[in-house]
Amino acid sequence: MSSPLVITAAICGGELTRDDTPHLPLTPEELATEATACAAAGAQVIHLHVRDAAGVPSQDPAIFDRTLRLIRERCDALVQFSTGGAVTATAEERLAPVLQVDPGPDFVTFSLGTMNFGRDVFYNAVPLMETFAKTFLVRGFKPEIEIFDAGMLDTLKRFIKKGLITLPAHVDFVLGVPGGMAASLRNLLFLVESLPDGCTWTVAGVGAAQLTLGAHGIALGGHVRVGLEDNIYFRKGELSQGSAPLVARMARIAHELDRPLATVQQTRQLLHLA
Ligand code: KMH
Ligand code: ZN
Repeated sequence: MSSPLVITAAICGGELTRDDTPHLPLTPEELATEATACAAAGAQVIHLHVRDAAGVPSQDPAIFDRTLRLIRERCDALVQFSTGGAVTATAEERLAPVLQVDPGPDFVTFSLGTMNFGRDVFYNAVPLMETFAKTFLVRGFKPEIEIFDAGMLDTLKRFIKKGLITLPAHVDFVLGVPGGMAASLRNLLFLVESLPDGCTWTVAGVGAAQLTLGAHGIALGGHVRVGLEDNIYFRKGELSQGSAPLVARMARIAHELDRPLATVQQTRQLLHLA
């Protein structure tokens, strides 16, 4: 039997609206319900963004706190706070939940570079990243490193050298954002082969590549992220009824490829959180 698989469910994101899909969870209650469905379908990690009462992307610590508590009441999944937020969020806003929510999440995301993000700019200049890295070290959060482009892996290596990120790191290759690296198997293989020794990885394909790169990721021995944040369709022309069907499909593929689903305890070890 091959090594256990971790499935991350990215259930909301910072860009989508109900105009894109009516299945998008927005309130803490809806997010917790969706997280619970994803955990039941096989996800061990919930990648969390939250929205305000109007459904607008928010980094309000109180909303993160409420949503985290509801998820923990209802299901046994690890919760990962987004520190990427939405492109409109300031650095202070993005860090606020990490500093203020107590007890905090199991871990956090950490994006390693500025990039075009669709028609917007996702701003992550070096001073911002240094502040984020130092905050995570001081607060004891192991970040999952979000890699959208090849140069970000070189930044990872520089941050490791400076002691700002500790080994072994777990990275998430998010491929297919317009402005980042394309969602191809060739790119995924290049990135995996370029990882520092001992690092582990997840792949998140954007759009239709969520299915194909997810299947490749499982076959290659990596981990996989699925969910509405990256892809709203179950198949061409058919909206997914939330993120849980996308998780369930990955769990089925994993079963066929002889990858057992990790337990939550195994997930802590596999992602270097234990
Ligand atoms: N919403 C994107 C601009 C993360 O969650 O850490 C950034 C993002 C990354 O989603
Ligand atoms: Zn995100």
